[in-house]
Amino acid sequence: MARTLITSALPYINGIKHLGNLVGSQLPADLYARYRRARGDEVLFLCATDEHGTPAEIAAQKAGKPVAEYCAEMHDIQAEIAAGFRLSFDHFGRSSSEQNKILTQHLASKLAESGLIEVIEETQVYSVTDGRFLPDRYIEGTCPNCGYDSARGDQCDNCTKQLDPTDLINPHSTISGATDLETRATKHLYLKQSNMRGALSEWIDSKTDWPVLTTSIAKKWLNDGDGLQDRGITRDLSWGVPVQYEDAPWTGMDGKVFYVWFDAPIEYIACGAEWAAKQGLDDAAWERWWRTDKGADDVRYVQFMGKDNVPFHTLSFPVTMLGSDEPWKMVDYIKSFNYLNYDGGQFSTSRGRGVFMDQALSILPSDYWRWWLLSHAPESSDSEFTWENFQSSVNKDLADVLGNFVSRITKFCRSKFGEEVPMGGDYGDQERALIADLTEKVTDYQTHMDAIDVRKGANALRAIWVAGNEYLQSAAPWSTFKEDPELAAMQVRMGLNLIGLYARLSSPFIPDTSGKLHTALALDALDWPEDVAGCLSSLTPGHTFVVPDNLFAKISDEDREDWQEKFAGTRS
Ligand code: B3M
Ligand code: ZN
Repeated sequence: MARTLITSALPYINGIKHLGNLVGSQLPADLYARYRRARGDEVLFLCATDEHGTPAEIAAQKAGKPVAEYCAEMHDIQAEIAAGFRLSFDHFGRSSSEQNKILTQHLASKLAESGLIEVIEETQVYSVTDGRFLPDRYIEGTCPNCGYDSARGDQCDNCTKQLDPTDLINPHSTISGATDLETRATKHLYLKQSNMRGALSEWIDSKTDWPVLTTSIAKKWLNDGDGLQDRGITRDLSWGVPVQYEDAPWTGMDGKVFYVWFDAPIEYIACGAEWAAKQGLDDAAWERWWRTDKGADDVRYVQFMGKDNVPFHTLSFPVTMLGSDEPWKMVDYIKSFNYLNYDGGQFSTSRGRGVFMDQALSILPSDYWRWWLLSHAPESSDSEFTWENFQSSVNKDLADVLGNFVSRITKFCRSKFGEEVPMGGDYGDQERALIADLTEKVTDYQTHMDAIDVRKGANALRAIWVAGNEYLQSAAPWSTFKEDPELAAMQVRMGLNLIGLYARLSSPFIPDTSGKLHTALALDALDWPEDVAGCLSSLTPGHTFVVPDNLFAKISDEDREDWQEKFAGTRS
C-alpha cells in the first residue's frame, strides 16, 4: 500500500485565518489527503498551530490573558473552525507541545555536534521608549533590497527577502512607532547555514519535478548568496522553547527561547509524535513516517504552503534536517501557492478586510467555499475573490450543474417509478458512448489530481458533471417516458448511477455533499471508481434511495450585495 505523508503550513496562533490563508495551504492539503485516501493510500495528514514568537505574546497581551492560556483557547477555536471546513487532519497539534520542545532541543544539540551552531556576542535593537529589546517583526523600515517602505525586521513582504532588523533603512518600532532605537549587546545562537550550501544545493537540484513557483524561490535564495547567510535562531522572549535546557552544549542563555521559525517546522515531526501519543501508540508508530531507518523510506512526503513560506522550507528547515546527521524523512514535493486577493485589494487581517474562516462558515456551508476556493486556487499567478465570481461559480457549477442534475433525476424517478432504481432494458449506444467519454474524463481528472494541479482537477471534475447533464438533456427520459417507459427507466437508471459516480469523485472537493449523496442513494461505500463502467452499473434495479434535500441554494443578488458590504473592512 502506498504511503503518503502530508503537512500543511502551520497557521499562526494569533487570530482566525482568512480565506486567502486557507486556500494557500490547509485546504489544498486536505483536498490531496482526501484524494490519496480515496485512492487507497495510507495517509498521515498533519497540521498544528504555530504558537511561539512575539505576535503570540502581543496578541495575548491585547486579549488580557496569559500567553499559554491565550494559545490554548485560540488553538481550540482554530481546531473547531478547521473541523467546520472539514479539514481531515489525522492530528491538529500545537508547536508548544512537550514533544516539540524535546525534539527542538534535541535537534539543536545535534546541530551543535555537527559544528553548525555558533554562539555569537552581538548587538540587538532595543527600544528606549518601549523599554525592551524589539523582536524582528516589531521593527519596520525600508527594505534594503527593493525599497518597500513597510518591510518587517525578519522578511520583506514585497520581495520576500529574509532580513535582519539591522538591515532596515529608517527603522521604527511598530509597538509605539518610536524611532529612538538603540543597539545593545547580548548573546545568541547562529545556525551556520552557509556550511550546508553544497548539500542543500545538491538536494534542491535533485528535485526536478517540483512546481516552478517552489523551485524558482528556492534557487533564488540559494544562489543569491545571502539567502544562506548564517541566521540567529534565538530570541529574548519568555514564550517558546527554552535555549538553556539540561545538557545544552552552551551556557549563559537563560531567558532566551528558540526563534519561532526554528521550532515551527520541527513541529511537523513532533505533531506525528503527538498523534501517536494521543492514541496510546508507541514511538515506532510515528517513526515509520518520519525516520528513514525505521520504515519511512517508502513514504512520499508532500508539503503545502504559501509562497512566502517557501524559503523556510527549502533552506532553513532542510539545513536543520540534513545538518542533524540523523535519518529524517525529507520532503519529496513542495506544493506552493501565490496569493489570493480580495475584491480589488488584499485580504487584511489588521483591517478586517475580506472573509475570515469563521465568518465564511456563518453565512454558507463549507462545500460552497471549498469549491470556489479550490477551483480558483492561486497556482500559476495570484487570483482574486470577487463576490460576483463567487456567486456565479456557486450558482452555475454547484446549483445548476450538479444540484439540478441530482434533483431532476431523483424527483423524476420518484414520480414515475418510485424511490428505487427502475428495471428497464440494457444500456444502448448513447450510454456506451457516455461511459467511454467519462472513462477518459476520469483518467484526466486523476492525472491532474495526481500532479496536485488543483484548478485543473476542479475543471476536470466539473467537465464530468457537465457530461452527465448533457446526457440527461439529450436522453430526456421525461419525453421518452410517454412513448417508451422501458427506455426511460434505463435512462433513469443511468442517471442514478451517475449520481453514485459523482458522489465518489467529488468527495475530495465537496465532502459534505458527497456524504449526502452517499446517504440518499444508500451506497455501500464511497470507494473510488477505478472502473467507471462497473461503477455506472453498480446500482441495480430494485435498489432503493431517497430524494435528497436540495443540495445547493443559489446566491441571490441581494445576498451578494449585503456580503460585499459587510466584509469590506470592519473587523477590528
Ligand atoms: N506560521 C505561516 C505564517 O505565519 C507560518 C507557517 C509555519 S510552517 C512551519 O506566515
Ligand atoms: Zn523588499
